[in-house]
Amino acid sequence: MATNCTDYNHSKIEAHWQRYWEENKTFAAEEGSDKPKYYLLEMFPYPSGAGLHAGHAENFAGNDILARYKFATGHNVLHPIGWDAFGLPAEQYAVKTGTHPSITTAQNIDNFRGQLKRLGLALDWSREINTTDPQYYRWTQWIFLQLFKAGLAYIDERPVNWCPELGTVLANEEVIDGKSEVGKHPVVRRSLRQWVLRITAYADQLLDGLDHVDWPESTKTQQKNWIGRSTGAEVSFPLDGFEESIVVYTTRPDTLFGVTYMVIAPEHPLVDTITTEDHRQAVTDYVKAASFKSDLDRTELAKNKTGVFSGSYAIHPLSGEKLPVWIADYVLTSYGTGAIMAVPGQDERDWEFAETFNLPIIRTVQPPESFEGKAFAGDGPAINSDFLNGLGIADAKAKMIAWLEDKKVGQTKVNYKLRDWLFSRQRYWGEPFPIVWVDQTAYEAAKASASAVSMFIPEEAVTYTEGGSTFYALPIPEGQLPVILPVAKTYKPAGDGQSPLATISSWVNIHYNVQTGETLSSDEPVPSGSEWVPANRETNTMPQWAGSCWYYLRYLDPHNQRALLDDDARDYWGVPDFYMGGKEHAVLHLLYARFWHHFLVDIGVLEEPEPFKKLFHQGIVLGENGEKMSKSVGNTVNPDEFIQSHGTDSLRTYLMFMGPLEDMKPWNSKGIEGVYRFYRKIWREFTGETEGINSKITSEGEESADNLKLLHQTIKKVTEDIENIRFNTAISQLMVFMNNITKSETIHIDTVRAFTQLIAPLAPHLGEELWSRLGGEGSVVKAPWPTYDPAILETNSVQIGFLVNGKPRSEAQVAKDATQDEVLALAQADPKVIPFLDGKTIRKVIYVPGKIINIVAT
Ligand code: ANZ
Repeated sequence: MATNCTDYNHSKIEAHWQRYWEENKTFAAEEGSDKPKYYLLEMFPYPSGAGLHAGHAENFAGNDILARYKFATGHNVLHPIGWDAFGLPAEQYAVKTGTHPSITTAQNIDNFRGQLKRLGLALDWSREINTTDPQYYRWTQWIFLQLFKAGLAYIDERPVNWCPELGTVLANEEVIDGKSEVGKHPVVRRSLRQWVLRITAYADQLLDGLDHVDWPESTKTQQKNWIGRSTGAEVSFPLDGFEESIVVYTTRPDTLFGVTYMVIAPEHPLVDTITTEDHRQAVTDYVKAASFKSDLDRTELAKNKTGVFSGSYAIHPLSGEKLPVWIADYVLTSYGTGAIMAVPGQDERDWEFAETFNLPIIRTVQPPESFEGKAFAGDGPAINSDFLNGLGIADAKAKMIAWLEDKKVGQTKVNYKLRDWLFSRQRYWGEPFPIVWVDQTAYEAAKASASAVSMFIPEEAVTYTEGGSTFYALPIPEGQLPVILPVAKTYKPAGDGQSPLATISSWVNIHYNVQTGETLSSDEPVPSGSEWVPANRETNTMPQWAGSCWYYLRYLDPHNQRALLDDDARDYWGVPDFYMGGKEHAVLHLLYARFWHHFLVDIGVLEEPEPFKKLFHQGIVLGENGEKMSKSVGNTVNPDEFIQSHGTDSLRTYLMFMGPLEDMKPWNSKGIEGVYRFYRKIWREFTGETEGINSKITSEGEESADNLKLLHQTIKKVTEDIENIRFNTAISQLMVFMNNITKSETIHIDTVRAFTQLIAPLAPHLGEELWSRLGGEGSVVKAPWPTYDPAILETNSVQIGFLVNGKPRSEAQVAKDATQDEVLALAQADPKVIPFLDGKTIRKVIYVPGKIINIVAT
């Protein structure tokens, strides 16, 4: 059924086809299909109060082209949607207004859903998920339990941002220049009991897995650097006059003969021991000053090196010389052993320090003659190094390590920059932990008198000691999940730094059955029986990353009540074939999700080794003036406005036409006009007065040779461009097609049908409307994608070189009789040409048909 209108009434057409898709469930993934599957995913949004912005629209529109193309090429497509809905803004709003975050979250989701539907996306809405839904977070808690049972979750005292004035712990983004964002009160570091996940146990696996994924190289490199595996040696330096030794980690054991002093971090346990009385005051002051600095301030941002002498000396293991031991904050306590052997000749940081404090410098690698710098980090023959002299770095390292191992003063050591993952938040709006705390004495007493006792104590029980009592962390059994987030009277954190959950005593103070893991809230009567012990629920909640770590799995089987997912769903859908999302998630979301995925493979839940085989980052859409879009600058673009004025087909196409999808590009409200005119032209040329088609479209006879060429060129170009995510050049080609085809008096209906199929992924509503008017059956995306005949192409296209200022930059197949303007349009849209025209004005164009086009631009 087609709408009836004579002008391009985008609102009417778009509303009509959106209803059609919804009623016909056009984009629902098929169950039990024997088609090849294609699973497409974009990073699911946080449903903020501000609603969908142009960046979201770009992300969704890009993937939507692929989804529709995959439908048309015979795939069973899974293109789902959900909400990453726990998080700080809803909680902050709750603190201010007392509105339960679930209410604002639901409102925001409704708003987002409406906006996404108005974009007309080919999404399977029947699989919608929400990380704050107990039926979803039940499985987040389940995964946590598996991690806990595997010994990968532990308790540690970790520093948090504590604001005494507000009586609350703050997230990093709530602290600005050491003050609270709200009220500008001072913020200090304070240690709290927290859950930590042992991601470091997966460091090697996570590193090696990167060799098997198709990701942008820069993202792989970022993850590799974040994990930061280095191979070096641990070396022991005895202290002069003490029993203890200083153990250092070095990646350059070959430079050992160049060590002229030692440094330990201000937090190093030996600081007190080795500081001599005459240096004590200076050391105490220095250690205190360092405690206020962040690691970043101490390393990357530190312009000048600072430090104090401890008064003590270490003994060089080879020369026996005395090396002064310094305390300096450029050495971090959290890396390696928190102590270094300083080699100013080869290490820049040490060189600066040695210069500042007048310490000796010895080169142990011969720099090339041309070298003019200070410390020389490059390769070269060893000098001043006894039995290493003449060797290159690699050989010298190996020989030194062998010597150290032989003398038992050192050994090979692998180190990582990656730290374990702090997994606790002192917040309300997050997943509760499925954990209770039970006093050890009470537990042991219950165990002694009850017959069969808890299978829940892991081999190495997680314990916590406070006020002289020790507590066991015990799990809520899987069958009793989810542990539901209780309703709170206030969302303000408890004054002592605990989460707001700590204030709900009926929820916190419970009884726990050590045999079955059952719990009773404090207002329920406790049955007699020694297996019931008093317990406290864990009151921290999980970080927002938890829900987004595994959401791509839940889409495979979103309504499953028995398991995270069934084997059938897992085996058919596997993991996403294509994942699109912003670069900013390179090391957090993408690393955490890979960690959980690897773990789920290890415990037999999953089989595919990596979660995201192919990753693509869309570029940011900037504001009109080239600045980042932000509410405070007032340059955000609300897609709804343009959907109304120009239609979602024009909006989506414009977002893709702005430039290569991966590039950053500024929004231009006028740009959408051009696309809109293009769609109106299609409408005028192909539709008739009422429901029909233009009278110049015929089903008689055959298409002209010229038109056929043009069509086949267009099929080839659009197909290849979609496959390679070059949507902007696909659009240019479709424009070239329109400019030419409209010169014909008559056009064969098959040509228009094929064109309609090509335009449908980009302008899905217009595509459906034309398709239906041309007599097509069902949705255009379910019609088999047109293919081209190379024989037709050969005779009709020529290779044209694209030159800028006389230099060849790219080339393309172009119709033999293409006009200068058409070829110029193709060249200007070519990603390899764009950078050379950027910011320049075209002065002259030289076109030699069949050979080259040269753009003169300055
Ligand atoms: C001697 C040396 C000579 C070093 C040389 C480097 C170059 P990467 O490569 O980043 O892993 N280091 C070790 N522990 C440290 C700590 N806690 N804080 C600050 N620096 C620390 O870094 C390893 C190198 O960083 C180690 O190798 C050590 O300096 C320093 F020509 O030892 B090296």
